Amino acid sequence: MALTKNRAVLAWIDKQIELTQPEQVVWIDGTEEQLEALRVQACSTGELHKLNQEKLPGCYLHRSDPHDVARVEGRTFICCKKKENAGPTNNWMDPDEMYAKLHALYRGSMQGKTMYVIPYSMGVVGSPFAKYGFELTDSIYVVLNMAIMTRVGQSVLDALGDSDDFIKGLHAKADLNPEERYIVQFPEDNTIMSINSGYGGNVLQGKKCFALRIASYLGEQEGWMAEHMLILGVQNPQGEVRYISGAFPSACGKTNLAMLIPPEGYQKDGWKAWCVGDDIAWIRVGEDGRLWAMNPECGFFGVAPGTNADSNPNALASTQQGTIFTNVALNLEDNTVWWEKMDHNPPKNALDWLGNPWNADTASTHAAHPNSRFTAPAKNCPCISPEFENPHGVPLSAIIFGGRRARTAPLVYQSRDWQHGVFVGSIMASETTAAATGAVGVVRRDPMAMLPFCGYHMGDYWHHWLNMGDKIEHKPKIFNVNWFRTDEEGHFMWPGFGDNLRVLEWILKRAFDEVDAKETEIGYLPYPEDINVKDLDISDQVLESLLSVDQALWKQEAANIREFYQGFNGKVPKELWEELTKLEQNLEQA
Ligand code: SAT
Ligand code: MN
Repeated sequence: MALTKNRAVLAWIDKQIELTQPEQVVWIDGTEEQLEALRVQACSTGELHKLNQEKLPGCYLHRSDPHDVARVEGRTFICCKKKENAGPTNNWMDPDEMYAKLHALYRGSMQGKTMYVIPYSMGVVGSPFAKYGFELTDSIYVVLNMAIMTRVGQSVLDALGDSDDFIKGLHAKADLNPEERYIVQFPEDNTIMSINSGYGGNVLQGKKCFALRIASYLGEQEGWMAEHMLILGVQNPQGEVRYISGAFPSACGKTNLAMLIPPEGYQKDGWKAWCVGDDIAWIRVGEDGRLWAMNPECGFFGVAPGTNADSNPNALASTQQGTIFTNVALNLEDNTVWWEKMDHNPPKNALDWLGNPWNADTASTHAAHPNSRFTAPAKNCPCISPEFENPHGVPLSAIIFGGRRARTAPLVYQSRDWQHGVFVGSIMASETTAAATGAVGVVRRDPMAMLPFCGYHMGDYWHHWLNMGDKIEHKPKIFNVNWFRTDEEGHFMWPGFGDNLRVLEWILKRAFDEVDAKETEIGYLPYPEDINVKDLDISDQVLESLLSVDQALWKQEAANIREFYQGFNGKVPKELWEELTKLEQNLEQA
């Protein structure tokens, strides 16, 4: 039975039913009874495996198809009418052509199956930030994951009322054929269609498809921002909480930073860190002229391998109940889960992510897939911010961009102003594994960490960032950090993890004009004595080196940026070219 009388919703769903021809349609009302019945059903078919309920209450394991284990950027499309609006960094196809292609694939694909109608909200239901959508899917796994990652059910329908302002999402597993896998966004139609996948960001449409690709486009139209950013609150000993959002390319410890644990000395002094979000931030200008950020999700879809009691105890704690694990190993000794680096006690009697017998003593393969995941409720997180459910979000004092650079980027620097900060975000980059050898690796640019997630032309996106600056009376300061600088031998020079709070402390002092800084060619750098290294085993020399600018490397960097900008079909804003020229001139004059 339909749970709404909304005509636009019902008419659209009727069309999708006609297309996919499911045997029955089930509306997800968000009740625990219904979700529990679906878990039972999924266990009976092997789609889920129920884990040890004493050790991991409410936790389940899922194994995806072995050829369906990650997002597929090559098969992800932005389908807007004009190709130039998708830009050079997105795959594009004409919407009519893509609809025709997809309709052929979806036709009859749910025969003999159930279509689940998931009404969901990105953001607290009823908040001025929230946006509503539907995902129609033939996968119970998707329903149960969406119920962790987003707010689902009747409350969403009530909040939507008669409005036709909703995102239309259709997902079918079809036959999981990787050759016919499509993840398609139609930003001009508020529509998302994904087919032939059952995993992660391909099918949990609220996350990258809606909250980043569609939302970034809506943000440009409506004057706000959808960013691939964590949101973190830092509480100082005076009890004041200041908020930071941050964008990082993958493999830079973004989740760890989002759930940072202050060093012991800081804890003793009364510092605390609060996680508001680990992946996505929707950001608006508030009536007070500040930027306000909220996390549209309510769960974490985190990478399991490497998560442990040292690297991220808060993430680990988040997975101890109500969590769905995907493609990790099953420890048969006690019916729990295991993944690489979870502890120093790998199981001898286990099934690997493929379901094959696995024994730590003899294994030559990974137990868990490197991209295996946990889907965990955010409310499980021990450091979840008291403001997590605040419908207005939190006010930002600083925005940080990061990357993994062996030599080029110093530990931290501050941009001169908003325009320069946008430049700093646009040149974000990481180097391929060369960090391990101390050499300078191949530079991969990932502006604002949005390369695979921007729903329109990246050049227009940078314009939008610049335009937003004009609307914010009290602009957050913009910084760049690099936790991964290495010495001649390739060793990391900065301890990272909780000690990154030492850098955040400086950043937040700068944001409130509480500390001086040194002006350099690339922006403001800390005076070494302004970074608190109490209890740290770090020499003055190393600290100085972490806070230095290598002229020669930066000249190379500037040349590389020039080349990078040239790939954007003349759409790089003139303000960013100006910033590049300024950087080149500063380096010449130095
Ligand atoms: O699969 S997700 O897109 O949700 C996570 C990721 O790949 O970044
Ligand atoms: Mn992400």
